[in-house]
Amino acid sequence: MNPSRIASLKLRQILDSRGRPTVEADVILHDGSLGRASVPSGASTGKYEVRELRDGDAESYESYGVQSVVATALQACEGQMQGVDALDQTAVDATLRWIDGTPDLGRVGANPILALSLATARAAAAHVRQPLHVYLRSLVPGVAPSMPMPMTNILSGGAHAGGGMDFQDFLAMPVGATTYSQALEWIARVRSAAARLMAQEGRVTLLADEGGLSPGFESAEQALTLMVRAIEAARLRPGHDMAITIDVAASQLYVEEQRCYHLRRAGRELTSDAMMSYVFDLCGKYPIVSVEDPFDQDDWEAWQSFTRKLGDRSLQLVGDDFFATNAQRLASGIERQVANAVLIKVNQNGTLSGTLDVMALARKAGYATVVSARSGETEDSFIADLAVATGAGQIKIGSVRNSERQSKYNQLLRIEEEAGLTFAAFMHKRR
Ligand code: 2PG
Ligand code: MG
Repeated sequence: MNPSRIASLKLRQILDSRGRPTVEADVILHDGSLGRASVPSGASTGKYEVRELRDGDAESYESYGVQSVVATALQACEGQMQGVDALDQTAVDATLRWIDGTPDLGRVGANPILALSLATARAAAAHVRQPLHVYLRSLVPGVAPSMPMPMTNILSGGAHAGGGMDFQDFLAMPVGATTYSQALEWIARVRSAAARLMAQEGRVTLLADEGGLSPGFESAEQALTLMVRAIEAARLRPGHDMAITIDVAASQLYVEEQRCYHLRRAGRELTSDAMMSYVFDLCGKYPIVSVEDPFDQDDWEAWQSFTRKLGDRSLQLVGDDFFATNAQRLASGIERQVANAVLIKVNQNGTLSGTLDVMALARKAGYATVVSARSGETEDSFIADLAVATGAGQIKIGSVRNSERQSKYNQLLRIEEEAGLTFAAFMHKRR
């Protein structure tokens, strides 16, 4: 038997950072190489993502269990996957897609399928005795690897913090840093300064889902002011050393019947046009260099007008729920010249090859790529290696708190030490 072919699979239920069940896969090759991977889970999930399956048994983990999902998936996949060459990731993922047979992977479940896809890549890396990021490079020939620029959650709202603020994420991006380790140190300083400032104001400093702070401000202006103060308190220059990025996660704010965005904390209801002006003005007033999902996933007109309105202005406009790491949606966006960056979440797509295809499409069109974690994570650091190998340029992991986040930040430190790769400069940096 060819030693790089799949001999057996295991799927199990483990817990994620929210204490909810998720799927972990083991893939074992004929030479005994083992690959293990587990999958994340979102809270502000978009409607164009592939389908995560749950058991729905109220008696087990409040219906979030995946015990029967993994049992059924193992039965469906094992026989078909045995004998597939782990070194041929395209064939591995095509087989997984074929077994499921639906576009959204809703029959077997996107969660076990992604776990198997990623675990197989790890098994292949073990087989060729290469670190994962080195092996992954062989799947994207001609692409220059690099250390990604982190954008790091400092303040959380939306679905990650009990709706405490209207906008979901206020993040820090160390655009002036020259190495990844310097970037990380600056971020940690800003994160600590933000907590200190909040404590001084008598605000609670408990952690939101991604390890960020949740001050529960009524307005985005208050949150952005605190961000600027925290950057200054960390002895960094806002905009020069440390810029701000935001994730509005606007699909969560959109009320379809009324065709408007409800900013409940601020007590405002905004039409698409009003939302556009509001976000545009915020970007003028604060050192914001990147905006994610400022409009609903179906509000194409607003996305298109906003992109036009930006003109030459150097602002990164990222589609998360909007593109859903989906090749068709990204292709439509490129064709209609909407946005200029795409968030890359492996579990929105469902397989490693499918994710790499979306990244290739973005690269070709000159769209920036931001590899991203989910709000529910595990200790698996796969996306750190993925961001490096694909030269993604940027990574979004959550805050610099909690081990499910640090496993990725720390893996990047190891790769930096080992590989001596260049640190990706941020392209949309203001001049
Ligand atoms: C997002 C992600 C990560 P979730 O909206 O970008 O912050 O959130 O995983 O809940 O979709
Ligand atoms: Mg988002």
